[in-house]
Amino acid sequence: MKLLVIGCGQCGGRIADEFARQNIVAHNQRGIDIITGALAVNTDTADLSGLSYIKPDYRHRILIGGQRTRGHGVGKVNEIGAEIAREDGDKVLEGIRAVERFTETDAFLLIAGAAGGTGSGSIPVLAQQIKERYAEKPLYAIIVLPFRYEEITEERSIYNVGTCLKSTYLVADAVFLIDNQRYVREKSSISSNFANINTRIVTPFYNLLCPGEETNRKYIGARVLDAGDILQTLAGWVVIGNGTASVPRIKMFDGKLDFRDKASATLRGVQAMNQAITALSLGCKPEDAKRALYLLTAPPGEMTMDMINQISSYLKGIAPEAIIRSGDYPRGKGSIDVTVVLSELTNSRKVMDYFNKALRYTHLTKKRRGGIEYEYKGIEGDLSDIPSLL
Ligand SMILES: Nc1nc2c(ncn2[C@@H]2O[C@H](COP(=O)(O)OP(=O)(O)OP(=O)(O)O)[C@@H](O)[C@H]2O)c(=O)[nH]1
Ligand SMILES: [Mg+2]
Repeated sequence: MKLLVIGCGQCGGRIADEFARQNIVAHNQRGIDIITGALAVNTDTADLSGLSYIKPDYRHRILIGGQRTRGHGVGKVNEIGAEIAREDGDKVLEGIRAVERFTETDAFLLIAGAAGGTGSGSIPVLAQQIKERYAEKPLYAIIVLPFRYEEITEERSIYNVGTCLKSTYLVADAVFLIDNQRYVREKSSISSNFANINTRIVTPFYNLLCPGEETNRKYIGARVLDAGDILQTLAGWVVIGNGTASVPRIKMFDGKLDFRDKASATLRGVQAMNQAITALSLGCKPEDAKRALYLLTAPPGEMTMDMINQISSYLKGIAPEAIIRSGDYPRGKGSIDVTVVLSELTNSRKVMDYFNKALRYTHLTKKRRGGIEYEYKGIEGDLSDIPSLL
């Protein structure tokens, strides 16, 4: 499956850049492509200049609102980001039209950090414009949620997250939720944290996209995970994660595995699945998923029916309501990898928390601005009170 990736704002642009980097790896090491193109859209010239892998021409690095912001961003006001996207969205559509291999695109993937201004505001608007123009192609979004410290120190960021989540959910076919806080390494610098987080965000996508593009017969699995499986799985709120178990070098007895080693080899699949669930991009309850998908990537000799059965029952056990799709990819040497997607999640506590906090912010600012009595209705207040960016 091939995506056309469009990063909005600095966070989105950097993650799109990481997609472009990992595509080079797929191309050089596996002879396949997992994206048809990567574009970055921003109101900030410096952010666009900081990218490394997205082509540097104006069709790939698209400056919007240049006259209005003089290339300096929108300072976290996502309504301005939305307004500029409405005015300058044509530039993005032109960029898409110029993608050479556009016809091979299976779906769009738009990416933004929800707490900022440009990405947060422009992602729902651009999604809407792209959907209107290319109604036949699915459109997915990755929304990156802020670190805990940002939520505490910047009241406005919660409001941005609430409005961005609501508006994007209304137009996208599915929204991947990624919680920055889950990936933090407390002792690393911010920039190395970002580089590391972005790699970890993109890696499970890389894993999922490769098998369907594989052309070498040696690496074609018994059940290939192709675009159809992925498209059928993605709906509503989605989380993604991956886990790895290393394969130790085992002594053979007469060319056969010792029975204890055989048993632990089978368990390694569940171990990797367990790790993938622990490493999901947002804390959630797997039992809330209506659809799920997993991919097992392992050296051909390691992949057994037993292992697949165990992984499937494990996932069914924790996500009993979900329709589960799966695939295997016989590739690699020293490790067993499981990539998992939980989709159509209902009751995401984290999302509801953001909506409630955004509502509270909306009511408070109305009260502050108008000086009128405005009774806050409590956390169950109507979601229609959260402004839409569309
Ligand atoms: N994972 C990840 N998060 C990032 C990255 N860069 C910024 N963020 C997060 O994104 C949010 C801020 O959004 P930005 O993308 O910087 O803002 P912007 O869209 O450029 O908007 P303005 O700068 O306000 O015009 C914060 O929550 C950051 O923690 C990144 O490279 N990776
Ligand atoms: Mg910026």
